[in-house]
Amino acid sequence: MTEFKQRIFSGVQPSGNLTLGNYLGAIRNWVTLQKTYESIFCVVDLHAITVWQDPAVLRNATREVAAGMIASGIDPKECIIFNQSQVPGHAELAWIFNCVARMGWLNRMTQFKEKAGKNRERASVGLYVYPDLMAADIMLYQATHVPVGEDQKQHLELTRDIAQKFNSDYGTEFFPIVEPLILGEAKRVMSLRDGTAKMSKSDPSENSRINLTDDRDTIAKKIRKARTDSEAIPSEIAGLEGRPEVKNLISIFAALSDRTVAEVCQQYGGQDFAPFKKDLAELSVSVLGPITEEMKRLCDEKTYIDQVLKEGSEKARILSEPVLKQVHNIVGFLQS
Ligand code: ATP
Ligand code: LTN
Repeated sequence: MTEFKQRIFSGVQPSGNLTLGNYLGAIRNWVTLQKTYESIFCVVDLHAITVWQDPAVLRNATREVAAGMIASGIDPKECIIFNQSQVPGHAELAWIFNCVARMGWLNRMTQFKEKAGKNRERASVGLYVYPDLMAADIMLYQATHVPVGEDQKQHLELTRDIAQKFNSDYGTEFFPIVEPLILGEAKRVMSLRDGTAKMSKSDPSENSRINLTDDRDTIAKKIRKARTDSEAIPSEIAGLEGRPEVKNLISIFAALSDRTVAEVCQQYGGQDFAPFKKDLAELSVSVLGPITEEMKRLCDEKTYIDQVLKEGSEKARILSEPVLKQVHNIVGFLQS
């Protein structure tokens, strides 16, 4: 078995404002992991354009996501932070993976089904092959671990399938078989309006999510309005069964306060939602407030952000080039 250097790769799309879901499901865990792993964090702009993005808005969102990562504690001196389109190898390897992945595999992807909706004929081809690009992002650096929210689990299984098929088709052990890292008490943060839908930055309803750019009053208002039900808060985890909105708020509370869901149930069990929501709003503001402030400050420093992304892209390109060269050789592309 080939021994691979332990390396993390993960990405966020610049498809809107960063949400509490992105923070708890992904970025916050990256901050911890960067201390133990060599880490590469990417603003995946090639992924974002699988659905329409206004160019000026995309440019801004790319900087804002990078600012959000840095404001949350990702250290550009310790890790690589860059935007995907500045490293050409992502698109190149994705093409090769388009030829490795099978239609049947992609047809099973639930994110495509959800995003394409009923009008599948009108979805972009890019949206369909999106998981191949994601596999390429990771494999371009031979990353071994990928910290993501639970919604990305299926895509990572596909990444493993692609790596395995490539390795077996070409009789090599070139690509590592990645391990997903799905961590914390809020692995899948749900919409505040519908406990069965994922909180997402591209949801048309503003009240469905907490943005990292929301001010104190907006956060408090969104939490106050968050859907619950007419029963009291349960004092045990079992009582959350069949109550997705309540489970969601309790999980958010647990994650933000570094406690377990069971502990939060114990504290608030038997009470109605008003005091809990008030505490949750305060907790959210106290955790997110400093990040929001720093993010706003960084967003005004465009030159600094652009420089971080440029330097990160150069470092990423240097890591990616020998990998791509070896892939070309394995596949049988002539090179001079
Ligand atoms: P979009 O709405 O455009 O699909 P998104 O908000 O779902 O975007 P991505 O950029 O696709 O976010 O995701 C970046 C990271 O954040 C991924 O690791 C993903 O698993 C995580 N993530 C996104 N939303 C949630 C959520 N609601 N709960 C937990 N993790 C999430
Ligand atoms: N598909 C991911 C974003 C993403 C990603 C990646 C995550 C693109 N490339 C590589 C981890 C590793 C999403 O969250 N929608």
